[in-house]
Amino acid sequence: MIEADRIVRSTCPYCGVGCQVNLHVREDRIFKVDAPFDVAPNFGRLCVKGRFGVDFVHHPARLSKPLIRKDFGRTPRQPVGVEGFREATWEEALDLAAERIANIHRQHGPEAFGTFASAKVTNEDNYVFQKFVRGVLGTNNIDHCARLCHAASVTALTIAIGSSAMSNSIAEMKDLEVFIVTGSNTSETHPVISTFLREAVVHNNAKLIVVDPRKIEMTQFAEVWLRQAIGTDVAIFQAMAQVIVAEELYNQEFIDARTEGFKEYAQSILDCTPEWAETVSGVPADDIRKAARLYANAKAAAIYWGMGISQSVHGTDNALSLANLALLCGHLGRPGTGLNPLRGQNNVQGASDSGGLPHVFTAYQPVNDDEVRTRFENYWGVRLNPQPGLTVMEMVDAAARQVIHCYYIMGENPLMSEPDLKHSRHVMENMEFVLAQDIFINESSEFADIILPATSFAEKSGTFTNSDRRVQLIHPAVPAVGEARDDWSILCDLAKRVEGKLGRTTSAGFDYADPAAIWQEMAALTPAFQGIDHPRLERENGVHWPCPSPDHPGSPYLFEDTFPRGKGIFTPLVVTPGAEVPDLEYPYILSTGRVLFHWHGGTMTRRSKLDDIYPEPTVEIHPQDAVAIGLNPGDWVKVRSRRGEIKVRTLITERSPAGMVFIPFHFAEAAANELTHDQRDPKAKIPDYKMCAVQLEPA
Ligand SMILES: Nc1nc2c(c(=O)[nH]1)N[C@H]1C(S)=C(S)[C@@H](COP(=O)(O)OP(=O)(O)OC[C@H]3O[C@@H](n4cnc5c(=O)[nH]c(N)nc54)[C@H](O)[C@@H]3O)O[C@H]1N2
Ligand SMILES: Nc1nc2c(c(=O)[nH]1)N[C@H]1C(S)=C(S)[C@@H](COP(=O)(O)OP(=O)(O)OC[C@H]3O[C@@H](n4cnc5c(=O)[nH]c(N)nc54)[C@H](O)[C@@H]3O)O[C@H]1N2
Ligand code: SF4
Ligand SMILES: [Mo]
Repeated sequence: MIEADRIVRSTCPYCGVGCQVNLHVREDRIFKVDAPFDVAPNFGRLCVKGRFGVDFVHHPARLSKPLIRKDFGRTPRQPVGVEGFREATWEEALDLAAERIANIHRQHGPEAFGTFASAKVTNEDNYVFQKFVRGVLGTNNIDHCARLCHAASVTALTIAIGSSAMSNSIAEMKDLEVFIVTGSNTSETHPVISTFLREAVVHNNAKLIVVDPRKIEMTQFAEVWLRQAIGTDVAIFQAMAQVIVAEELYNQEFIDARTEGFKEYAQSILDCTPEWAETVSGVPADDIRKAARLYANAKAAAIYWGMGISQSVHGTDNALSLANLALLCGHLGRPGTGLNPLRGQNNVQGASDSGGLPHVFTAYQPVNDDEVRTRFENYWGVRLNPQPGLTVMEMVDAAARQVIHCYYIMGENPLMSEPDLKHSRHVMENMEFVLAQDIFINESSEFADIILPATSFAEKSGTFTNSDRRVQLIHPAVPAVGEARDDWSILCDLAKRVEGKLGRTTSAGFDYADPAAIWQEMAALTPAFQGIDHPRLERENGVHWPCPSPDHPGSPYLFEDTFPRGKGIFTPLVVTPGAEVPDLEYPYILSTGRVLFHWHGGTMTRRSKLDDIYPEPTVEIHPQDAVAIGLNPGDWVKVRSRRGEIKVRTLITERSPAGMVFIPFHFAEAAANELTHDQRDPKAKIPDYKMCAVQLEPA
């Protein structure tokens, strides 16, 4: 038995469940991770990533010094590994970065900057990032991976009820009565949440309805599994609503008191019978009826969803079809009910909450609201831009049109995560200046002019906000690697230098003693955070926001009496076709997503023991298709779309239906996004990662 020098409480750096962990440290290395049994949200549970996946912290490839590209200033730039960079002092790197930024600012103005906040770093880091972008650069061109993630859910929920956060807490899950899981491979992507959901089924006799084209593990616990053709969700959920209206199973009292638009909506779905939906989706009409009755007749029923709903050219409509169902049955505002988009990254909720979005400051206070903006202007002592900025995908477009000249990428990897990578790469090749800030070199920082080394979650303090809006602390467990510095502190230094180079006589304020002080400033400007500070989080092991005052207990579930927009509103919807449908040349549908052992572009998990378990890129192929293509298990297969080609290993399984293949996007050597297209949902601007047409042939 190794004895720990210290055991440090922290929050898992991977997914939005936000599991609390104990980091066991010996000689400044984490040698074991376990979980406290008495603390929410996980109560002792962890998945393989939290338990065995944090060894990336000690990987030799961690960045330890600022790096400057050897052929600095030459375009078009080529991607280079570490050998393409030289080490520099902080002084030199920050000075050079500030000078380039100031030059571009003078030459092209504030809108020449495209900036990426991060769902991997703390709220405090993100707050300072957006303060730098808004208060110093003067643009609102700030966005992050939430755009590629739950943007459609956010848009839909904002329309339907006026707020986008998950409405119920993880704590309620084990007591559910009826619930729908759709477009969420919960046991692989929110594993600890999936244990509570399964507990509800096994111990509480809850009824689970799974709506997913793939035979994911959750289907084993389902009372009903609707296996729809990919991209046909609106038809299914409209048909469920049609049954509920036709059989008068709706909640009249709730509809009268708390909603508007019911009559028009009911009228709009008259023809959306289960038989009609069967022709669209392939799901037997009677199964749709069964699901509708289960959901509507429950005293309390909740809906959980993920990327299968959101990442679609009609993602907003998909999520609206779920909102319509909840409003119809009044399954909102009580324990065990609700609309719950499961948030993905450890701090994606927080990155949005702390203002890492193009149209809002902290806690969704609009930049174009004069009262709000004036409050921020007065506090920071600078004038702010009222014009909402560009989203991630719009920044790519603006860069292609040479409107954006500089990218600042903190803790993201767009050259693995954006769709149609060829296009994104082209944009990076021609950018005037790229500044990256990360714990590793990744596929994106290979294009950077300067890379600033950041400390990881295990080396700093601050807060992450998990999927149910629980703000939780992290604590430094091990020393920084080399000269790496905390993201917020790098930002403060850079901001002051840029202010200097721009000849500003006053500063927006970048002198903080520590992350706790940053939180204090954020709370002072954000009514919904005012009851939370670091000492309270320490005492209570996390608090759910909104929490307007120190004596407020925090808000584990929302919308008890009213919705933020007042009444909930029904939205009539029409079924629209998928983004790219198969044809003779590209006869298979490709869907992309995740596996349990890996994380996004793999920057972290591929530098951990988890890579030994799942070392190679794979494609899930139905046995029937494998025969047709001539593939045996383990064969390498070429997968080609109109945009690119990759080589992956064949995994023959009935998980994906015939005609559809599934590729995880974790592997740089076979990046799934070489194949995807960049068509987007017109309302939420989210790309469709779940449906493109491909051809397969033995490699
Ligand atoms: N291990 C691991 N866990 C993660 C992550 C990771 O990289 N690795 N990432 C985190 C992040 S940021 C996120 S956003 C979440 C994502 O979590 P999920 O959304 O669960 O992840 P995906 O693998 O994208 O799974 C999408 C699901 O949608 C289904 N699907 C595909 N097409 C359709 C469709 O047309 N309709 C419906 N209804 N379903 C469809 C797929 O079969 C799959 O079950 O995971 C988080 N957790
Ligand atoms: N084909 C396909 N593409 C997808 C998706 C899909 O389902 N299919 N899903 C989309 C979704 S939902 C998401 S959320 C995005 C995710 O896309 P990204 O956010 O771009 O992906 P990550 O790989 O999580 O990038 C996180 C980066 O942060 C770095 N990092 C970790 N900790 C720290 C820190 O403390 N400080 C700093 N500065 N850096 C740190 C990591 O090293 C890594 O480089 O991908 C999207 N792309
Ligand atoms: S469920 Fe999510 S937060 Fe919990 S240990 Fe696994 S990856 Fe970490
Ligand atoms: Mo995500």
